[in-house]
Amino acid sequence: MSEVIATYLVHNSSGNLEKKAEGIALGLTVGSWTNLPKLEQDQLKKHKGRVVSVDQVGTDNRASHYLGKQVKKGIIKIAYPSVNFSADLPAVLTTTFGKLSLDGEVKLLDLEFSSEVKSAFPGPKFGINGIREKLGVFDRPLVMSIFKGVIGRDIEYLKEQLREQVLGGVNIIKDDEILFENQLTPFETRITEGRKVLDEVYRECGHRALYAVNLTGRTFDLKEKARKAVKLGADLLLFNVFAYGIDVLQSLAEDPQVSIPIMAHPAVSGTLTPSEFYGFSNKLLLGKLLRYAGADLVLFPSPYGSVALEREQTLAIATELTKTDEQFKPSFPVPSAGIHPGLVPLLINDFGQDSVINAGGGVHGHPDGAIGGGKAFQSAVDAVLSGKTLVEFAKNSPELKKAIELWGYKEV
Ligand code: 1AE
Repeated sequence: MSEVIATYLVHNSSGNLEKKAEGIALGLTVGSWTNLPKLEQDQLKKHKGRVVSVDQVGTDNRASHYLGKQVKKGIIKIAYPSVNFSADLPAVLTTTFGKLSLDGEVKLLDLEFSSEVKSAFPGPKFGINGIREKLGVFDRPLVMSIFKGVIGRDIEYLKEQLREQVLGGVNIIKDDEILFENQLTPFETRITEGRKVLDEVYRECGHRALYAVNLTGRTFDLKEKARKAVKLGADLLLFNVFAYGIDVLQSLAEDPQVSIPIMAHPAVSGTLTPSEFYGFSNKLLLGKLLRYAGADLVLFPSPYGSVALEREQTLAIATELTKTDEQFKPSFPVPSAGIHPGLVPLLINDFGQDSVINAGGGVHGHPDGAIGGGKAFQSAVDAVLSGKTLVEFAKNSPELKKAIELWGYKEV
């Protein structure tokens, strides 16, 4: 049967989890049930939500204290027949977590899509291998850096910063997510001038890097703008998906004319995920749903930097992005925020070679500038891949030595 199964963490004060589960299953589908005449029950049966399982997790004193009442935790699974909704994320989310998200004591942990519903999603166009092929880099984690301090600066400043980052040997450079349409560095100029810088450096030293331009503006203008970006020679699109909605990402990813990879930024997702009581799990929102909707790369806070997520949560996001799936290519996990070269052993240990190490301040804040920062990151990757400690490797890498002196390091 075609359906979507939702897994919820509930904090229940009534003590009867089965009743709570049945209430959700009915409330989000056919409404009241037992009072209906038999004929109507038969007619509505195929639309009725089905309680798949109810598992008591136990009493949580901390949660009870926080919520101001004695609560029991439970994991509830409910199946929603797909005959109730169209096969799009807005309909799926409204069915499974629409009004229920307002409850404040229910968290949506997961959604399992039957193959029929899943086939309505595009998945990444390029995925990990497609991006590796663009770069010709197959056997190591990629390194990405971020433009920093570019608001109020002109295109010459951006070009110089781009050039330095590429010369440092990073594989991808992304716009800062807070750089929008502006007169000094308009979207189209960033693409065309950025292209020239990348080609120039490639001619000079044979290093190929990709530039992710921030796709911004009003929702209904995005498709045309993305198509224009492709025509102008853009490599990659950065997209603040949670400021718009995941379905907008899906529409971009589905467009054959948007024939370049899309990088999803987690900005604004912090309004939806951090509570242990309500909202979405990070694994679902930043992992499964972004992959299904077509993100080729997904940024998320690493466990180690400035806006850290719990390690278990970041590993679960990465697993959702990369696990074997017959239908979808894997998306690149990009653990981010506050990353410096001294964290590279931890990042590779956690996320493996098929990940992107991403840093802004950790590149630009290097004593030798962005060139030194990029080199320090690549040396840190070399150190890990060759089985050496950072300290050992730094004897032959002045850039790495300066980085670990400045920021410290953690070996695994
Ligand atoms: C989680 C997103 C990280 C990001 O976009 C960003 O700009 C990070 O900057 P740094 O590395 O913390 O300076």
